[in-house]
Amino acid sequence: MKEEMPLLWDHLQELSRIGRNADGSITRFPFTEEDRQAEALLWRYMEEAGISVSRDAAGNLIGRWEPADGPESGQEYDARPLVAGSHYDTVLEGGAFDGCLGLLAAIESVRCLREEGFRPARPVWVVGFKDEEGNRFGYGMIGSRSMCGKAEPEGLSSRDESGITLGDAMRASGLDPGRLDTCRIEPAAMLELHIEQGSVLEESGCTVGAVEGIAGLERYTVRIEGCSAHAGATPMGARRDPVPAMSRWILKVTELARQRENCVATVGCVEVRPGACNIICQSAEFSLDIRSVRDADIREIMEEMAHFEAELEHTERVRITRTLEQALPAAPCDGRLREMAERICREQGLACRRLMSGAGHDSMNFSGLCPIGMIFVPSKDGLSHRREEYTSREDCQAGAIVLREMIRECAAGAPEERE
Ligand code: HGY
Ligand code: MN
Ligand code: MN
Repeated sequence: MKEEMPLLWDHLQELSRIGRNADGSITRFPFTEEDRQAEALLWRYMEEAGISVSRDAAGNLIGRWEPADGPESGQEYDARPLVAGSHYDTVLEGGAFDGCLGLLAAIESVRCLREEGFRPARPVWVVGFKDEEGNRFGYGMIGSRSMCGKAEPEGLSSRDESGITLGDAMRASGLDPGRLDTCRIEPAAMLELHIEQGSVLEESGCTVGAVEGIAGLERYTVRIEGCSAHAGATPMGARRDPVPAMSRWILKVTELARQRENCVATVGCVEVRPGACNIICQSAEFSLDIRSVRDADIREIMEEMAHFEAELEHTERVRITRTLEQALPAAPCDGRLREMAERICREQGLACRRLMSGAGHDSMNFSGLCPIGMIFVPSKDGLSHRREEYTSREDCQAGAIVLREMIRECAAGAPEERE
């Protein structure tokens, strides 16, 4: 089958070579040399697609496609941009499709529409969002948060492993984190193509997912302080060991999440100190990433964990502190944009189904500002955030075509103005 967007796959392969590790995974953290190389490549792709490119104060790459007859045409002109894009940073040892597919597909969609001679009735902005994952500093989505006026100053003081703060890294990259307020936009709609990162589409034999909503999330650092002592000479009853306390904490939150549908809890980072086999630990510090399509689930579980922590402090004679690092409410996707995606899939002969997104995405920050339209394509074996992350060339092409047609329709007039 002749591909309608032949450059998409090649660009995906070329971008994936930046930050590639020996084991085939990709680590491309924000405000690093890899990030700078990726930015330069994307900048070139956007310019070659006929889009004028700039960088905002948060480091987002913005490619603007302005209508030929803009405000000076005297016509009724809605300057609110249609935004389409995704992120281009990766998690630690991640894959080649997460974020990048959506951004490259948006660039190729504009190239196609321009080459066809399509004339948008409103500005179309292709955006490469900065640091969606938050894997380097721990505070994610600084780019899309800033664009939506939702960045929190404390996020700038989050630090990476070498102690560099997000704010310092931005300054070192020629940005001014004091000007994040200048990133704020008034969008007409936000469209994002993304890999599913789960196995719902693959298991249901569908090529496209019309996303109904994006789960909300909260991220915490939990620290349990005990008292280090000799592993052999200290009787069990005399110990203040943070590791059994941590284990009980993790089992409890896991059990509470299991009891609720579309609710997940993950402990992805664990650090114990001092960390020798014959020393009872002094402290245990670990992360919690908890998500649900119902914000109330997260609230109720964390309230129950607060009570459990008081109990643990008493029985295990330890001190527990829990710090909220990040919170994002669940974001519904726009029904009319979802129906538009479903109709386009029917017109294109693509099997499509509705689903929720357990993963977080830049689009969720646009909730409350404008309609959000999100479409997924299948992830092979449901794998993501690892080198095996893969989506077939055909499915990438199919998702990009649906995105292109959504951009065409939305650029012809904002979704909320469409009857
Ligand atoms: O963590 C997430 O859901 C996304 O990949 N940042
Ligand atoms: Mn991701
Ligand atoms: Mn992503």
